Amino acid sequence: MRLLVDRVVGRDVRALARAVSILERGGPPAHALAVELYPHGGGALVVGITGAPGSGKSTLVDALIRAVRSRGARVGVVAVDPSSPFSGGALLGDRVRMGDHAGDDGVFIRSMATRGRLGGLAPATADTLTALDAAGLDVIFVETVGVGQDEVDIMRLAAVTVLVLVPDAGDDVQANKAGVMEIADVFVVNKADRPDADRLVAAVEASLALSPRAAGDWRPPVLKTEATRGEGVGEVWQTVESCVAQAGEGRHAARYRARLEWRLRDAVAHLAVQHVADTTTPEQWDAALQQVDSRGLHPAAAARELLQRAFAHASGAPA
Ligand SMILES: Nc1nc2c(ncn2[C@@H]2O[C@H](COP(=O)(O)OP(=O)(O)OP(=O)(O)O)[C@@H](O)[C@H]2O)c(=O)[nH]1
Ligand SMILES: [Mg+2]
Repeated sequence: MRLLVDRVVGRDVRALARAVSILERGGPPAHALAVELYPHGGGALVVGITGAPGSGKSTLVDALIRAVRSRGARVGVVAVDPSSPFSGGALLGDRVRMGDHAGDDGVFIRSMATRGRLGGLAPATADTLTALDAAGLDVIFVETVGVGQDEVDIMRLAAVTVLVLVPDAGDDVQANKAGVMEIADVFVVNKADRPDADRLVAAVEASLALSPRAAGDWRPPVLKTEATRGEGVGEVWQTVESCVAQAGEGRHAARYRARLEWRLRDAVAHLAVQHVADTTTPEQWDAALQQVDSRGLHPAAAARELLQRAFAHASGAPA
């Protein structure tokens, strides 16, 4: 384990791939590894890329990798539950050829198809990002399809979040659906080669003007790209960098703290549930369920009893 950690920290890409596999499988080995890796992270800039299936997230990431690599930075990509099928050696889905980056050990690409995993998708992603961070990658893109609470939680792990929208997706307020409108820092209207791109830009700007975001210290810009040709991608990267540059002005400090809080709360909740599960007999569990069913106890009151019993013995603290 220590050897693996040393190799990851020593920027050995194959060791990193192994570490991520262990983290993905979860359980005690994953936990032990994440604990060892954690002190070595903290340097990476995590950039979230979210948007509807097929909006061009991977194509955009592919172009961004080129922009970032040209400055000599090392890049990681974590694609969470991509909707496009993966095939053979294709790394970001079969629609995007990442062959360009094959053999470039300054680029590490990984997909996580782990929905429904024990312990949750967001914590698993958090630990994967920790591993990439510990391996000294300077920039990490995390690609998620913008639906559901898991994805919103994953986006909380990012210092900057880019929301990718497309014209004629049938709904100008696609963004509003999963609450990503509130957390996106940069809006990208991709497939600008299609008609109606300008109309969508105007619609997003109008909706932003009405949101509390308009009064914040970072007013999210709305940019246009044609990711397949790399058009506008340089501007996206510049905008991400200016967003990060605001760090000194307090915004990122607050967001960073919120991110840490989220991870800590999530860890507390997870450990508490696990410890109750480990220390409660099936009979005790059934009795609690029956009391809730008969309205004899409110679920929260039953939970309090279970927690009190589980933690009554100090020695029973969860590992
Ligand atoms: N016309 C046009 N097509 C694009 C553009 N960007 C991406 N595409 C195409 O859109 C399709 C989907 O692109 P992806 O990058 O795989 O989209 P994605 O958002 O990563 O998709 P999922 O990971 O499956 O959610 C591909 O066929 C791309 O070639 C663009 O700017 N213009
Ligand atoms: Mg994709």
